[in-house]
Amino acid sequence: MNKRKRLFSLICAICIFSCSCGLGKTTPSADKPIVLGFSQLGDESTWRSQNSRSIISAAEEAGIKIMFDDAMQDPENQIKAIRSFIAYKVDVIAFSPLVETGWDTVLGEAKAAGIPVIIVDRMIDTEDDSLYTCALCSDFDLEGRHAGQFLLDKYRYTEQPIKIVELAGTIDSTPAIGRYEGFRSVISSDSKFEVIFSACGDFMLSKGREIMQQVLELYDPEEIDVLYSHNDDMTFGAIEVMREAGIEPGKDIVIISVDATQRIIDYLRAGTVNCVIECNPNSGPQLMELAKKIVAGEEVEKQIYIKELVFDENSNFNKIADRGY
Ligand code: GYE
Repeated sequence: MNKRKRLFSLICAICIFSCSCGLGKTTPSADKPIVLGFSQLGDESTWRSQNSRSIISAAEEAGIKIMFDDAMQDPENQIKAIRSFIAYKVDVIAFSPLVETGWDTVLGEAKAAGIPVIIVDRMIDTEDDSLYTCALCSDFDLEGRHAGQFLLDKYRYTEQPIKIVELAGTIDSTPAIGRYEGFRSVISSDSKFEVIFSACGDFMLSKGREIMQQVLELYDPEEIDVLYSHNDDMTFGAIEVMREAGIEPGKDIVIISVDATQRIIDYLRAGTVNCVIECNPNSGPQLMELAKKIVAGEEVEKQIYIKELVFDENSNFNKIADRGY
């Protein structure tokens, strides 16, 4: 979305909001539904598009008015959106922070205005826990550990070194940090595992392509045993490059990917990738439940993790439900 389109969508959201709700803060009721301001970090991946769809449709089903803003991968846009939600006195603010740091000031403003904040998907790094009411996230460190455990099991009887290339997510984002650290915390138990290359591909297919091209300029394919990619879109880009170079993905290079979109599950069934760590984007219904409880003054847990699975080449493929995205 370009700037004009973005401005337009924000203005539309504000118009819908002001027409339906009025600008004075009132207690939500059957005639005055809850108003939720949601700042999405962008639309960089298949996962993210599904996450936005889940949140928008769950709001509609729950009868919650949503002011939805797409920050196009810029934390400054998220801060602006949160400030506009405060100015319009929404009942609750939710946002998926692009990176972990830099939120204290704007969240302090929301707190001063008495507006509760729910953090969704990624976490923030703050010393002041009172700046948000609760966080609904994935356990990214666990996802990284699952990836590491797959390698430990797969190469249990191998003695030679296992050389790993890593496509990492956005720097300073919770999923990139957790997937990086969790993975290393497991593979470090066996010195035959070595990450020979790691670079940030921002969770984007185009950057997955670019980085894989660089990797193949630096290394012979025989020198790479494993590709560990922090999300499916980067994996798709890397697979394209491997195929163009005559490398058979999943055979010549073992691939681990995170997210579990339908296309990657199809690749798993076909033997093109070897392990898929699920990251669940369908948090919309749970978010709406939380918003309702918080507005009603009910207590909620501070940190809620979304339940996630692991699928690998040894899984019973018949039991993997259609992903729907
Ligand atoms: O894995 C990736 C997306 O924050 C969990 O962000 C999310 C990650 C997801 O771009 O595809």
